[in-house]
Amino acid sequence: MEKTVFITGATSGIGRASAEIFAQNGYKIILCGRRENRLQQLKKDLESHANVQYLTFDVRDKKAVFQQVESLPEEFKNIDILINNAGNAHGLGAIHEGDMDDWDAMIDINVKGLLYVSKAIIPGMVTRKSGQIINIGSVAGKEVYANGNVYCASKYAVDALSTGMRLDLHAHNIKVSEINPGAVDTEFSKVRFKGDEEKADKVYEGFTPLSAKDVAEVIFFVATRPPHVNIADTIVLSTDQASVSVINRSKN
Ligand code: NDP
Ligand code: 8X3
Repeated sequence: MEKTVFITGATSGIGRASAEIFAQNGYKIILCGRRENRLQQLKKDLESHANVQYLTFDVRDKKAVFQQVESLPEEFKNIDILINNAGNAHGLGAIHEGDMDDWDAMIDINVKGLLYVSKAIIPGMVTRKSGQIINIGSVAGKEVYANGNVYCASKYAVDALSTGMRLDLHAHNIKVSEINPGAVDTEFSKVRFKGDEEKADKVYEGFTPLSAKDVAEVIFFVATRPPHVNIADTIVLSTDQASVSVINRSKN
């Protein structure tokens, strides 16, 4: 029987590329995001390969998270793999100049949103004594960079939660994996800089960043190990990136 994968943040970037790979491999897919037109289109695009459902909700909306997960048709209810991917950075600046709405967005989406979705899905995995949670952290959850303060804090929280989940869930035969990418060329920087394309493009200037597909391939690899193997934690960097803030930009 094909496995069911639940992907948050499937309308763009890493989430979308993951949906494509899992669909090509015949998984049942649950796409999640706020932009319904994109979810509809992606469902159409993937349906020739896979059985696809989508749920439109904001991960910050606790009630909506539970209602939407509850609304899944019977054949999609037993979620085998949860990919907690939805998230973004909002703003980049010194701590004393930070915008508190941006702080709220990052903590509410990247940390609390991940928790709400997990809480809606993990109990079913515990009952079935099977499942895998793949949290998308970041190299920014392993090393802090200047002006990254609250985004980094939110990803450090994902790192701590991934370990915490693994400690609590391994006895229930649930794998918890964390994948921590470096710079990936997605809509991430466009969101961080509030639609300023020039600033966003500068982030990826002079080097070859990861693509969303590069990360999705790692996610798929992690999800397809034998039952006794869990890739608990991994950092994925572009060859031009040595650490969170050391990037060889000599390709200008
Ligand atoms: P994108 O901006 O391309 O995608 C972000 C996804 O998250 C979108 O599908 C968006 O959907 C969804 N999302 C954002 N906010 C919400 C919300 N409130 N409720 C529901 N869904 C939401 O960025 P990436 O693909 O790069 O980011 C995916 C993950 O990877 C994030 O957790 C990010 O922190 C992490 N990451 C990214 C890196 C990078 O350099 N790009 C590096 C390391 C980690 P919609 O707007 O439709 O709701
Ligand atoms: C995204 C990577 O370094 O741009 O998590 O913050 S970084």
